[in-house]
Parts: sequence; C-alpha cells; structure tokens
Amino acid sequence: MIDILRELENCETIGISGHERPDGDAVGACAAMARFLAKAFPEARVDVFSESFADSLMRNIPGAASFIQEKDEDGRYVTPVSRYDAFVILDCGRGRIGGAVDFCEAAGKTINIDHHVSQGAGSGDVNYVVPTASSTCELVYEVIRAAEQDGKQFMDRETAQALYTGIVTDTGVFRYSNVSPRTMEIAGDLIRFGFDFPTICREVFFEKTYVQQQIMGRALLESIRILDGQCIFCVIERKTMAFYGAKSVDLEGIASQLMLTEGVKAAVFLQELEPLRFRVSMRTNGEVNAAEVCSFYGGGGHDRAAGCTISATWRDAVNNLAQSIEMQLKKGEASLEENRQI
Ligand SMILES: [Mn+2]
Repeated sequence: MIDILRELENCETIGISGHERPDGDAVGACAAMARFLAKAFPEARVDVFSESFADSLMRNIPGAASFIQEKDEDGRYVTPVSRYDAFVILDCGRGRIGGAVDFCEAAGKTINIDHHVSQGAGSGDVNYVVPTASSTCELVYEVIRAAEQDGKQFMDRETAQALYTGIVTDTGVFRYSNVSPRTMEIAGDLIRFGFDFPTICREVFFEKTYVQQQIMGRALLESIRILDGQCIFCVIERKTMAFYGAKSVDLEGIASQLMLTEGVKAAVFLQELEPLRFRVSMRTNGEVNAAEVCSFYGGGGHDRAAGCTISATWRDAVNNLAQSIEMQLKKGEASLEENRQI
C-alpha cells in the first residue's frame, strides 16, 4: 500500500493518465483519482489526459467530461502547465500512456498504480502494482480508503460510481475469474453511495447498437453445428456486412456467443475480408487448444481464444479447421481412456 497523501505532499500541479484506447477501468480510475486528489489537495491543480473513449463511459463516469483530450498542432495536449510536480500513471506502465508521456517524463515524481504484470509494470518512482486485483479501480479504492485517516472522508457518490464502472468493465460484470471476495466487498461498499448501478452495467457492458444486434442475430441464425454438435461455425460475408452497414468492430462477441451453445467445445467464426480470404475467431472450452489450431495458419492467441487469417473458400477453411479440432478432441478422448485403464 502507498501513502499517497504523503507522496504528493506540497505538489502544486498533478497530472494523471491511463492507457491509450481507454476502457472503463482506465477512465474510471483516472476520474476517481482526480476527484480524490482535488479534495485532498484543494490548492493543487489536477489534470487528467486522455484519448477519446466510448460515449457510454462519458455518460456514466462522473468527471470524465473534464479530462483534457484536446491537442495542439504539434500533437501536444493543451495545458498551461509546462512541468507537473507529480504524475500518476493508472492501469498501465508509462509505455502506454500515449501523448501524455512527455509530461510524465518531465514530472518531478511519478506514481504507478496497475493490476497488469507485463507492459512495464512498476514504471513509477513509487509503485502499487497488484496482479491479483480485478482492476485498477479496485486498487484506487484501497488507496483512497487508506488515506481516510483522522476522520477525513474522501469517498463520495461520484468517486464510488467511477470506481464501480471500472470494476464492472474489467470483471465482465463480476463474471470473470479475476473476481475475489475483496472485489465483492469493495463493490458492496461502493453501492452504498446510492448510484444507479443497473444502468451502468447495461450501458457500459451489455448494450449493443442496433446494427450489432442485427448482425449477431444473423450470425446465430445461420450457424451450423458439426462433429456431433461439438463444433459450431458461422460465416459472415462482405455482402451481409454491407446489407446491415456493419463494420469489423460490430462483430465483436459473436464467437463468444456461439461458444455459449450447449454441448459445443469449439466455436469458429469467419469474417470474409476479401474474396477467398477470411478472418477466423475461435473460442473453445479448453479441451481444444485454440492457439494450437490457429498457429497452423500463422495466427495465435490463448488456449481458449485465438484467431488467424485463412486464404481459401470458406468451405475449405471450415473443413481444415474442423479436422484439427476433431484430432484434438480424439486425442483428448484417447488420453482419458488411457487414464481410466491405469
Ligand atoms: Mn484494467
């Protein structure tokens, strides 16, 4: 734990930044930290630098609207401060803060709070990096609560709402394995402040655009099961994308949704990029190693989620992928049988 009040004592200017392409955890952590520091050091100037982010975060995270997003012709964030006394890096190391990096390098002191291990964790003069934490917002919560000594009260409804939004984002609304008993205790403490958390969950996590819903519906409707229902696949062609006015980002979540089909061990989603060229997204239940299947086609990823690009007709692509998947399933069954005989 860090004593942030002591670390930032006598600082007149404090800069804050999260990572590029900010998500709910980055925006929530920055907003909560800025509000807390403004309360703790009313004389200090506190600025948050941020790239643009989703409208749903702007609506649901109090204080996000006052982040400095504007840059001058040289690509430098617009601020009258030439050198900050301190700089706080949230939800990443200093390598991923984009345009704010010059302020960070020039700052008198840097503080890094993060829950990632890779990407240069602990790149501040003072670090609070906890890989087991669900989110950076969880850590910012701990920092703020630890600062509330001698009757001081910094947590308020706006700060609580910002932190809750970040935790919801990084835990998939408390569903992922990064949720700990502590995460739930913190969330329980935060909702006491009385903000509209059902709306946050809906708008920040579940809500999709009409186009996204339409293309998802089409993908599910046209999905086909093979290998005795153990594998499911679906192809979205360019003409379908054009019909709905869908972009690549609108296809996010389709492979995961296919994977939620009962009995399915591997889901394959193909997006036609150009004639005879498909982007493949694969999800599995772990019995099939998605990364292994995709690496054969020059792709990669994780055990349960991977991708690649295949140049072929979609029928050939599906046939080839299905063969690899079937081989892995048979291998799994064989080793199970072996174990039984032992
Ligand atoms: Mn995060």
